Amino acid sequence: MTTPESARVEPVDESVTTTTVEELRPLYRQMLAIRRLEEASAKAYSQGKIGGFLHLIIGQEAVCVGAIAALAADDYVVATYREHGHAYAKGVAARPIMAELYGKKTGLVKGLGGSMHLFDKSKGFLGGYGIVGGHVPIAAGAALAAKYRGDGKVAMCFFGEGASTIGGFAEGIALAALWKLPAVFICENNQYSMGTPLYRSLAVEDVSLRALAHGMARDRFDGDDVVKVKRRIAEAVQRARDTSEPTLVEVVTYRFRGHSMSDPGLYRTKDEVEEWKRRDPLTRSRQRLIDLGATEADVVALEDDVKAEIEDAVHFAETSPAADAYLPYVIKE
Ligand SMILES: Cc1ncc(C[n+]2csc(CCOP(=O)(O)OP(=O)(O)O)c2C)c(N)n1
Repeated sequence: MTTPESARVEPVDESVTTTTVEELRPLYRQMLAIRRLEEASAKAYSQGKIGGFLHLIIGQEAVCVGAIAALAADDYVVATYREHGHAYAKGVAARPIMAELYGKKTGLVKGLGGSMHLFDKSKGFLGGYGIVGGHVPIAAGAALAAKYRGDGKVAMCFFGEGASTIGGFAEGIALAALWKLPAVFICENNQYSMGTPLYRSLAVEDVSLRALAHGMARDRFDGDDVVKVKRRIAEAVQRARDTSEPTLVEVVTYRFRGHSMSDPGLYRTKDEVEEWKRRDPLTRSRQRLIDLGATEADVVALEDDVKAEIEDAVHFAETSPAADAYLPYVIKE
């Protein structure tokens, strides 16, 4: 049997996108802040100061930062349990994120949600969800609300390649295509669902091809160059805004650490991890900034500023009061 046309994996485009220091600097700053925030949370977790689950995107930062940079401030973002970076990129400050991870009263959702349930309506950040793929219809619903109201907003949904085998994913993109909803579905393909490599979970490894079944626009590219992510996702955002049509985008990326803090990642080789670390989006962006004319002193000043921001967030979380336990929580506008 020959491989059907639709099951061929397209080569990933590795070209570098033209940019300027002015455009790249804030993107690099956001990626660095997310990495430092997550490193600090990993440290606090191993000291027993953070409980529950903790899933980090270290290595994948260029995807959420580039993609969310293509949105307007009042657009919607819906994400998974690996969402600290997405919340930060959508405008949530480091302090309430860190305090939420610590389970403190000053946390983003009063310390009652924890790592997997960040949520900030005022920033259009509609969560943080722990059920794999279950949030895809929620994003379609946000896009439907935007279309119904005619407010021009776009809903952007992030999920892993493992979620693309889940019913909620199939239902969410089917309705978005049928009803022509202004949504951008972004598969952050980090190549593992917990410890399962994608070739053991997907019959067709190119997730973006699922769009074909729905007559939906699609795109697929590597996610190490934050500016490329921003440009390519901007095309999908434009399509959603101008013609109210959804797009399925697959961004190929890699997480440097385990699935969660309790995963030592023994299912992949050190060589494989090292190979991907050589493509680290942060190292790449830092070097690009210098190549584009930023001075070393400029970049170090930015890095010192990020360090101070995250140290402040940790101090804030550590010195905040614990969440109120067992109180019935009334959601107010
Ligand atoms: C419906 C459901 N099934 C199983 C799980 C357990 N689980 C949590 S994360 C995960 C892997 C998901 O992988 P992927 O969608 O590729 O996202 P990644 O974690 O790689 O970002 C699984 C199976 C869950 N949370 N929800």
